Formats: sequence, C-alpha cells, structure tokens
Amino acid sequence: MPEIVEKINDVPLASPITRKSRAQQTNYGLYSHICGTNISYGNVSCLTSSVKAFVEESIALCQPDQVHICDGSDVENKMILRIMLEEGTIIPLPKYENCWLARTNPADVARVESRTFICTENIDETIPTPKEGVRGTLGNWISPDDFQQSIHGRFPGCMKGRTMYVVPFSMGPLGSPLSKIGIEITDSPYVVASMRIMARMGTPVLDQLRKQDEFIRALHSVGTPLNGILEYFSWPCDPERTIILHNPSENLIVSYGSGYGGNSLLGKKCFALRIGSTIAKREGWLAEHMLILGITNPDGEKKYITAAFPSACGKTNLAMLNPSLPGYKVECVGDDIAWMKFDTEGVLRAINPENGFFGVAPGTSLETNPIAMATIFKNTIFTNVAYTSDGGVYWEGMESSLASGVQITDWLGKPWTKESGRLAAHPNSRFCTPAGQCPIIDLHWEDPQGVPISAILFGGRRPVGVPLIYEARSWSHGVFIGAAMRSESTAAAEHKGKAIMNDPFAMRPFFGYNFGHYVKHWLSMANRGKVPKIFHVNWFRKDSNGKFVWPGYGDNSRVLEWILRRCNEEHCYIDVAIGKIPAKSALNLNNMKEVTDYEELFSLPKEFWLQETAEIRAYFESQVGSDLPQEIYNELSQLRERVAQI
Ligand code: GTP
Ligand code: SPV
Ligand code: MN
Repeated sequence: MPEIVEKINDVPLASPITRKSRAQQTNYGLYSHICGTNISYGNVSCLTSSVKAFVEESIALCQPDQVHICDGSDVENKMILRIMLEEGTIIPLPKYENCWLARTNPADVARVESRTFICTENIDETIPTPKEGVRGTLGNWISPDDFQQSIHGRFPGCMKGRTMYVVPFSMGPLGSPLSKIGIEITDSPYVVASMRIMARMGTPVLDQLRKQDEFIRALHSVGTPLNGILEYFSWPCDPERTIILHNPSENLIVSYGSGYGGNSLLGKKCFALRIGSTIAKREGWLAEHMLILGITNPDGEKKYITAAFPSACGKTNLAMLNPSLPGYKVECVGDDIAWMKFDTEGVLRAINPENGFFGVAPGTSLETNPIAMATIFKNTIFTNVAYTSDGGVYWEGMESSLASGVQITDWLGKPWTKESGRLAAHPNSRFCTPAGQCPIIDLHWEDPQGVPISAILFGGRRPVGVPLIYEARSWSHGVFIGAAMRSESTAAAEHKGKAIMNDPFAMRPFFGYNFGHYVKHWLSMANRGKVPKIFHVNWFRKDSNGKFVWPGYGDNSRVLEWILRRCNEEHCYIDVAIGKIPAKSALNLNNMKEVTDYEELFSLPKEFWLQETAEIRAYFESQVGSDLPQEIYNELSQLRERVAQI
C-alpha cells in the first residue's frame, strides 16, 4: 500500500495522519478565507457572486474546518484519492490502472426512496391524491415548514472537523443549449471523486457560470461531524437520519446522512431526474430514466433509440449491446438518463447529461457485457464488490475470469469462497467509470445538439404473460404503456423480495412532480413535434421451470432489428390485443445458440391479461384518480375490450 500512495501523490505518506497534518498537507491553493474559514484549496475569486453566496450560507450552517473549491484537475484528484486512502474509505486495486474499491457501511448500500421528499406549497403539486385509506406510492411530499425543519434539525455544525468541498458540475456537454449547471457542496471526498467521473466538473464549469449565472444548488453532508475526535470513519454516514430533499421552485437539493449513489451524487437522480423533470415540464421537454443508443444496420443506416427500464433492469447492458446479428453495430450515448427536446425542425433530440456510468457490477461479465468489461478496468471507483488476493475485483457473474488460486474477500471484508453460501458482492454493488472510455462510445455522444430519436422503449422484469416485444398503436397508447409499466423489484432500492411493482416510465422513484401531470405533459409532446414510435420489451419472461425463455444480451439485437424495420414502416407485424408484435417470419431467430420458441415468447394468456388490465385499473384509480388524463383511462378501456376478444 505505501507504494500505491507514493504513486498517487509523489510524496511519502507520514503516519499516522491526523486532522491537523491533513490541513497543512492539503493547503495547495492561495491562502485565503471565506466567512472566516480557511480555504485549503482553490481560489475564491473564481466564484460568481451567487455561487459565493451559496458557499457562504453553507459554511455558516455546516461550520466546516476548511473549504476546498474543486478545479477538477488531476493533482486535485490524486489528493482526494490520497485522503480516502488515509481514511480507509478506499483500497487500491493494483491489478488495474488507477482503480479503487470503496466499501460502504452495510446500512448505506442503495437509494432510500422512503426518505426522499419533494417540497412544494401544495401536496398535489408533488403527488396525486390516492383513494381514501390508500397509501400513496408515487413519491413523498414535504411541506415548506417541514423542509426547513428537516434542514435545521440536521445541518447546523454537521461538517465540524471536516473539509467542505465545492463541486461545480455541468449536466450535459459544457455550453450545450440542452445542458444545465449545478454546484454541489459536500463533505465527502468519495462524492468529489465520483462526481468528477459522473459529470463535467471543475474550473471550466465556473468559467461557464460567469457567462450564464444560473445553477442548481445542491447541499450534501454525510452527517458525521468530527467533534474534536482525531479519528476517521472509513464510511461516514447517518442512516437513521438520512433524508433527501428537493425544492423545485428554488432549484435546491439537500441531502443528509448517506454517501451512496443516487443519494449523494446529486447531479444524477436528484438533479437530472427529479429537479430536471420539473424544469423539463416548465420548458416543454423531457427528463427521463433512459439509456440512449445508436444502432447501424448492415446497409449503414443509423438510428438512435432511448429505453426506460427500472433500476437494475438492463439499461447499461442494452446501451452497450454487442449484437449477435451479423452486420449490426451498436454505439452508446448514455446508460441511465436522457434529456430530450424538440429542435426547431420538430425532431426530438436527446443528450446524455452524464459523463460516466454508475453501473450494476453483478452480472457484468465477458459473456454478458464484454463492452462494459473493456471499459471499467481503468480510472474506476468500484463500490461494494469483492476483491481478490491478486489486487483485482470479483462479483457474481465473473466466475469464468477468476484466476485459479486467488483468494476472495467479500464486500464486507470477510474471506469468501463459492461454498460460503452468501454473495461475494452486494447485489447493488457498482462501478463508477468515465463514459469516454467505453470502446463503443458514440461519435456524437457529446454533440451539443443531441442525437435524433426514432424510437422509445419501455420495459421491465416480467416473468409471466408479457411478450418479448410489442409496439404501441399510437402515441397515446404508448404513453399509456409507459404509465402502466410494472416490474419485479430489484436490489437497487430498499425493497425486499421480488414483488411485481408498478414503476411507471421507470420513474416512480424519480418523479419531480405529480405523476398525473407528468402523463399529461407526455401526451402534450405530440403537439410539439414529430413523436417517435413507442415499444414495450421484456427480456425476462420465464418458462414453467423458472428459466428465461429469451437469452437476452447480444440477442436483443434481434429485437432492435425489428424495431428499426418498424421505424421504416415495414409491414412486418401482426395486430394483437395489446399492440403490434413481429410476424412469425419477421423476427430474425437464425443461428441462435439456444432454440427459442416464438409461441413461448409471444403468447398472450387471456386470463393473465384480464387480470393485468384489472390491476392496472385498480392502480390508476387508487393511486392517481382524477389526476390521470381521461385519454389514459380510455386507452385502458380499449385495451380491456380487445383483451376480452382474445
Ligand atoms: P440502474 O443502473 O440501476 O438504473 O440499472 P440498469 O437498468 O442499467 O441495469 P443493468 O443493465 O445494470 O442490468 C441489471 C441486471 O440485469 C444485471 O445483473 C444484468 O446482468 C441483468 N440483465 C441485463 N440485460 C439482461 C438481459 O437481456 N437478459 C437477462 N436475463 N438479464 C439481463
Ligand atoms: C438507479 O437506481 O436507477 C441507479 C443507481 O442508477 S443510483 O444512482 O444509486 O440511483
Ligand atoms: Mn438508474
């Protein structure tokens, strides 16, 4: 380990490190003060007056020992890594280049929906009114008074003994008309290092702010002040008091108590989806939980597609698809979030607001996602995966690339073998890696104008009844399909077990405003430009033995091929009760490794669909009521009539 530390900072590490020696060591910047607090790094004169005001307010509230204004440089990154090494937050992975493993407190491993709130004057701006006696599941509202109280009950003095980092970041390519800027203030070096990967971060963002002084304020604390304790927690957090707050009218995000993923990397779900969706509604565009990919057919014709699947349901994998169909090429624009807006010609264009991938590790392997495997073994922060005695990482799915004779230590730091009977990596363990490293990153992934979108896919984990693919009959039918989405729960959130849950538009945890109003906004997009075709896919149907009937991954290119043909209006479909499905001869099943049965993939069990439509109705009526546009109820009634004819 000392060798690695030397490598990252060219300065030998004195030990043991105390807080005081840290403050001295990190004093790289101009020596100055802000609000009487020492600036340990960075230059306060780079800040616009409104950024400075936000920093000053945050200092007064959180009372950090010192302030670090991030420039995004390599030197700075090495410093941050070094701090994390000293505190035991990360360990080096010498098998790879500049890769690190963080292991969190086991109580801080995923997003916490139950502690995530949107603040508006009136509750019905945030959530639809559920039927009497029913608990609403489409987001949590907090009143402006409780919002203030939640902050004042947690934040005063919460950064005592710690460094406050000021992280300027841009969601989307700097200067693009579709991009937006944020300032995240955090006391977590893990957040700083991760934000540097996930967003464009540092001095260029401050330069841009001097041209357009408009930004989202995001305040984050792990909630573990060091009141005179000369001791570090390797993963500081306060799970008992964790809270994630959004105030759309003030463009403000406040997050306390968690250091993990979407709870703390505030550019991602909090900004790009929750606050983003409220801005998008106001400005007439869409902020969605969607991957963006480009696909080129053997004739060289290229189209871009977006797809919304719930968390841990296959976005990263589809975005990096390695087609099994010869002659096809997939290129990746983004794997989690899409911001889409009509251009002046009425073409819907999408950007990926992110700069990196925060992808699910388990299940990622040379067999399933070789492109991800070619992306993630340099400049990457892994979290909650297992590690190997030869300085590498390990998780469920990596069995075939495990060298013989190596020992494995699980994500909790305990020795692990295949016989241990428990998981080596946490099921929501992740890699955080720069998007630019992806070998199939699209040439236009940073195009400030975005890429033109031809099709939108919805999908989820549906073990029974739902066919591999079907196409919506119209835009409003497609919007209905998005609203009616359901999927088996996964480890990406706090839910236990494998219940089928409603997850409309894969956005249930991420709506920034009333879902009924969101659907209305989606319907209205048809008046703004040429809307893409909408499809629903399901890679996860199972047979009576519980085995997936579709091999998925690279073979999903066969489904994309049919989608491309449909985008060209080829008559390669049949009409069925739920929409259009591929005609038997139109889905290319040639040369598949496993035999696949068309009937098994496309059968529409009448009983299932009668029940499905009844459950969708019960959901809409009990959760959304009159906030859901009548057009959507009409689509449901029409579907029900068609299902009755099966
Ligand atoms: P978030 O980052 O949480 O939003 O997740 P995601 O939607 O990007 O999911 P991801 O692509 O990381 O996939 C999650 C899990 O689904 C992994 O374990 C994958 O191996 C598995 N998976 C992805 N695609 C397929 C598929 O086509 N078939 C099957 N059977 N499993 C898949
Ligand atoms: C998701 O859960 O959809 C993620 C991971 O992409 S997190 O950033 O933690 O929300
Ligand atoms: Mn996601």
